Amino acid sequence: MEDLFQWRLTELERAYELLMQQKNKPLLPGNGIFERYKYPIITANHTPLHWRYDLDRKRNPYLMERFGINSTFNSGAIKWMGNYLLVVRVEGNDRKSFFAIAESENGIDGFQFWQYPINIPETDDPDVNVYDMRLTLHEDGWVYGIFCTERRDHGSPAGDLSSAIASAGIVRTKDLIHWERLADIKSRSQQRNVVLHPEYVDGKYALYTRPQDGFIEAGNGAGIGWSLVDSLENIDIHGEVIINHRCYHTIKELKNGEGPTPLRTAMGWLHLAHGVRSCAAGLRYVLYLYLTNLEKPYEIIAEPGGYFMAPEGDERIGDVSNVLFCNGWIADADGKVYIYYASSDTRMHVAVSSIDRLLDYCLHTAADGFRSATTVRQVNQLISGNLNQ
Ligand code: M1P
Repeated sequence: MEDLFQWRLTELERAYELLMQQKNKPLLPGNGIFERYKYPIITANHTPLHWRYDLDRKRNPYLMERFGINSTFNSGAIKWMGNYLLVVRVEGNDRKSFFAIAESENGIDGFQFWQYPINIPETDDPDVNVYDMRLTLHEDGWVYGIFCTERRDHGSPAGDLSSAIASAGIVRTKDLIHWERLADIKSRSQQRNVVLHPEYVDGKYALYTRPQDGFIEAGNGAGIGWSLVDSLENIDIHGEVIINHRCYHTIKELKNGEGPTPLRTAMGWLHLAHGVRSCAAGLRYVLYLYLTNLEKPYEIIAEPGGYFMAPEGDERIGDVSNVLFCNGWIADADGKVYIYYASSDTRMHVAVSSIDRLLDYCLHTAADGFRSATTVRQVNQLISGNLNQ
């Protein structure tokens, strides 16, 4: 080949343009609760070529990849100046995650990364890995991002190079460009999946937490917690109350965690969370919904039994297979809801629903009856209702 560099550049640009112009389409008829969309909205291949390749012919005559990107997943979401923005967890081939913003005009395709990833300031105790940011536009006027910061567990036995400590880091911004780092959240247990409630409750900031005994195992951590704090500077969580328990022989037997910032609706706060169970194939992560009281967001009004979304088809396979995870959704003023979920710790997808449909689902789907016989009663009621019409 006469000009390898030029040939590779043309091919890479062509493939990238094709991907960026791919139009998404809903998979119909779906289940009536939401519509999945056919194509993943953000993959590693959506990251700009200038992040991955040195495009200078002299420095990179073979035009080879200089910075590998492994995956793009678990994204926080916010509507910003009329566009749909995701703070994507981008993971390099080196297993380190960082955050980068991808923006779309319609929320279902055409997601373009901003020129540079987000620069998250470090604290005096540098993070080894940061991931899974939840964005909350709080009524105090700031946009907050709470994320997991992971560091090595120096108390682990010699030779153990895997044990880590997860805690919650917090940043705030007014423009999504400049991010101010606040002190990491102090807690008596490991913490991932910490989410800031968007409104004051009893004049305080309210946090959804997820206390865990270990990095992976919930141990005595009983579920999604709730804690009020006076200020978001120097947060010290204590006196957490568990508001959504994990439970034997359900989709959240092993652990659960709050997903995106809850949505205010006329009937209560809509919550999306993930539930995890253990099986012969490993851990299985699915998504579920619950609804809480508007004045008392810690009181559950309704929680349908079982999962709302579980991995399907290609979603089942990836770096950590059999996982759906969601930490971002956007509700438009007309009630349309964009659910941004990741599959198998690898790629981002969108499913679309509406506030009305999600409330209908919450309020008219039977709660978990905890026994096979109750499940049979529920399906029999449906069947006889249909047959006796
Ligand atoms: O690998 C699945 C998920 O595992 C963790 O979630 P949780 O803390 O609920 O177990 C996180 O590492 C998450 O990023 C990941 O998707």
